Amino acid sequence: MRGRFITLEGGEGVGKSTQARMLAEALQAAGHNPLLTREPGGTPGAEAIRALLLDPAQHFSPASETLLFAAARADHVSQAIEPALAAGRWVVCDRFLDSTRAYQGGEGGMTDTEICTLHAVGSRGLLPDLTLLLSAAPEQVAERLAARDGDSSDRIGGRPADYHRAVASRFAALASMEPERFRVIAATGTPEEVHTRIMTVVERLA
Ligand code: T5A
Repeated sequence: MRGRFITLEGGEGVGKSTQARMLAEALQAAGHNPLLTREPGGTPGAEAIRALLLDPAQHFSPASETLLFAAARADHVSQAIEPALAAGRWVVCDRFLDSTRAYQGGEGGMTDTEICTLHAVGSRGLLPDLTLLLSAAPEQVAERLAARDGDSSDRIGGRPADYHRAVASRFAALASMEPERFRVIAATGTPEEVHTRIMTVVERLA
């Protein structure tokens, strides 16, 4: 039986990696032998593209940035995600297509149709069974990121606050356009409290 594909999405520092790890541990304990992976990245080729994409010294046009994310994803889907799902493993992925729709769409310079067309070509249009959109107040996330990163940020994370506000509204719009696939999770409280909210939703998939 094919495995289930779960993605975690949301803005910078909202707790996706923390929650992806906790979810994978819970799925491991439940016997689903999960693959925990991330984007951009997840395979050697896609990790090499990640290094380019996040390097503050690089300057990409909106189209080349979007093509690089799509190329990294195509490699990740064909070499890691699809084989795991076909083998019956559950896949937990920290960011996926919806990040490209939110970050490179709209003010990012590309239309949603262009991004989804590239996804159809590169990754055969693979969509998650469930997308968890983590949501928290910007001030709270800013405190977490300041505590973790100080003043350092990558090429995309370092973009202005208006850009990140637009990203947050595009994520919210995607969630309301596809209510069957998305669940919005309040990312406030302790990591354990957020994890409990996530497990309530994920248990319905089993
Ligand atoms: N990008 C990515 C695109 O533009 N297009 C795309 O298609 C894709 C796939 C890299 C960048 O690439 C862009 C988006 C990004 O700018 P990334 O590496 O996933 O993507 O970058 P971030 O989202 O910035 O990842 P972070 O690791 O910074 O954020 P997370 O994963 O949301 O947060 P996490 O779990 O690391 O937590 C951040 C801090 O908060 C603490 C953690 O311990 C950590 O220190 N924390 C909490 N503290 C208090 N309470 C809680 N509940 C907490 N949960 C976590």
